[in-house]
Amino acid sequence: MKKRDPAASTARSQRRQRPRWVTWALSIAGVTVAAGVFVLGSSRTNESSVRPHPPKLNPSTPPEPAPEGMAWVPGGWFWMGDNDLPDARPEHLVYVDGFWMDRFEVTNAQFARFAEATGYRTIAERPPDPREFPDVPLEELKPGSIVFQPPEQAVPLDNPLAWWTYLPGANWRHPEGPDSSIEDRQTHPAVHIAWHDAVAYCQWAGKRLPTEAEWELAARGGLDRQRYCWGNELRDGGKWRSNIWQGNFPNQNTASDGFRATAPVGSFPAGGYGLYDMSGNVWEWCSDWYRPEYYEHSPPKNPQGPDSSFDPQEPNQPKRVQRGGSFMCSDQYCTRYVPGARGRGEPSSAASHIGFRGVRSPKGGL
Ligand SMILES: [Ca+2]
Repeated sequence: MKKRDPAASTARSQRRQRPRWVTWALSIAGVTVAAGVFVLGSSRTNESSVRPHPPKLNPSTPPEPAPEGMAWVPGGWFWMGDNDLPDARPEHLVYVDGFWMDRFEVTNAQFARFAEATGYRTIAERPPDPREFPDVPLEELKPGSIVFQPPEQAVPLDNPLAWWTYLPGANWRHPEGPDSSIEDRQTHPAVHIAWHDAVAYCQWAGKRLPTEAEWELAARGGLDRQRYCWGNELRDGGKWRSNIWQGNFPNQNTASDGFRATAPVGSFPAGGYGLYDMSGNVWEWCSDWYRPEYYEHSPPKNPQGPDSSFDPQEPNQPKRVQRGGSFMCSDQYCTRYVPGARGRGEPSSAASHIGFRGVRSPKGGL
């Protein structure tokens, strides 16, 4: 009989006490279910090739000099969504105005400048509010975040608590807990970033989070309904094109793409608009609320997301959209590193694979 993973037991124990972390863990379970559906679907490319109404992207000339660190995404009409994923159906034509987007995910060095200038402390760095957890003794309410801890043996993929645990002291400065550091990870993406933290950074930087439609148009890089951000082949020319997972998830990480966890931003080739890591590395927050049926009735021009959120798996918890997948995604588990796939998370929750990047509308707009 297999021995129980102590980390999983700890997580289960904390799950009973702390609703915010229950919420987060169940979100991951939702990813598991949807990933299976994606793997089963295989006819999308053929369907796409006969569909009318090609996309019509805007001219690519930017209207002004590029802000530092940002690339121009010209906007236009594009096919948004992924018919292989239940919450990304149907593929539909969407128009998005052009905008500037950070070429890279926000790095530890950049987030450090923000924290130093403003004194901002992320949610993972703050003690949990006793009013939110009235049944938990005060001495147990320690700040922290959720960290990936791979089990030693293969585990069923329907129980994410086997590889996630809540670690007091884990935050963007200490991604694997208090004994870890970002000293040698200055150009890695900042992680353990909750949606509210990302919004605070963007406001300081004169930016905003992308809408989900902006994010997807940018990730597709001018390509039309291709499976990956770079085309229809996972390994373009035999080389990995993004930082995802190789090996049997979650216990075997062969890292044949060169990275076991986060990679320095820009370690893989850019997409069509000069944007890096739109697939894999870390999940990226978007501004939209999440609803699984939103694409059935979303407005065709500059959709901003629904007015409220709904996650059938956790109907009482609000959720914001996340995009792009992370270093934990693979074709075996969580194939959501593809450009049409959607993720979601509770806006006060973070983890060791969640980051963000900012955008800005042209001519001084936000
Ligand atoms: Ca990797």
